[in-house]
Amino acid sequence: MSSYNLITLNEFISTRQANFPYAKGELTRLLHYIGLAAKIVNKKVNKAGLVDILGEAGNTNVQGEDQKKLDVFADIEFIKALKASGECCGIASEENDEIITFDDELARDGNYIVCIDPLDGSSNIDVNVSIGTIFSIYRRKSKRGEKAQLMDFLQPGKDQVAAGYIIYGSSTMLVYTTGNGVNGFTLDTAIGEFCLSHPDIKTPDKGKIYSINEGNYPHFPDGVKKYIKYCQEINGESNRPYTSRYIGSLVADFHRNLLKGGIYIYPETAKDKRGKLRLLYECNPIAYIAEQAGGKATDGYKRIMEVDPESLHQRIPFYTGSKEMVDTVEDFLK
Ligand code: P6P
Repeated sequence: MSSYNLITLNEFISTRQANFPYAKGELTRLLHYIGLAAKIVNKKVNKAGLVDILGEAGNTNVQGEDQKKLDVFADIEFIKALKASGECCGIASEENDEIITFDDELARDGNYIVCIDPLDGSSNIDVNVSIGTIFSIYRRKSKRGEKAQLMDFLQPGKDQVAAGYIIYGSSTMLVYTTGNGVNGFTLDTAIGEFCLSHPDIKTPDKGKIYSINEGNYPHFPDGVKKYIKYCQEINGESNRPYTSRYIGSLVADFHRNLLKGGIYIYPETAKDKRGKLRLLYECNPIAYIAEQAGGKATDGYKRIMEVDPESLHQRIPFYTGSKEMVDTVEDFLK
């Protein structure tokens, strides 16, 4: 494909994107600024290995700048970018206990709020494992022009207008949906653009990969224990049992399973009665992507996107991926 056939993220949204229910310009600007922050974070993540040049978090680097932990750095960059977009009036971030509301008039006039995990899996950075940013976009419910309120953020996942993730891996990709399917864009660092590389992603109805932290096996619900044994049995179709793949980075595990087929499970455990993953900025956005790609996302019993949130950082058990695989583990849980 010649370079002139490349479709950039901005082109895609403003031309190819099927009719976004609201003014395309608003979404274009929001996703453009998310893409911008992603490029800035990507640069920093890629250099994370050069700690002696950058300096350890909490120290100052060779330029005498305070070295921030990468997830704090990412949080600041995405907040700055979303504020600059002029479309976002508030943010719920994994890195901040309370909602972040913007006081300036332009941002207060924004129609959208964003829930974000700026850098999920950041403990994997110093061992060079892929990490990700996860975001979820809603229309505000509070009056335009006023400060964003908590009710703007406690909306069920089915009301998301857009959701996506950035995976900082062997290449950096932005994957998103606005309810018209899922599209993936790979960052071409030579031109600094996210270019369409995975149009209309559909996840296989079933796969052979199951992703779960089997170290918690003793604390799993019986249905999950039975499902793991089922995956390990020599099953009818072939004598090769399923494959266990678990990176310990949600975006990386989910993205691989999305493309190849598979299931990601983080159930309740003894330590985390409600599971470990957060509803607002991890499970809902990933669930939206999973469903739009033909997959499924539940808490083992109920569709994740039907859950009415009670608090910003609430956790929920999470089962997501290929539809038939989620159906099967749910049968074991019944
Ligand atoms: P565990 C990373 O901390 C994270 O939030 C997800 O990215 C990842 O899937 C999960 O937690 C890993 O948790 O308990 O298996 O180490």
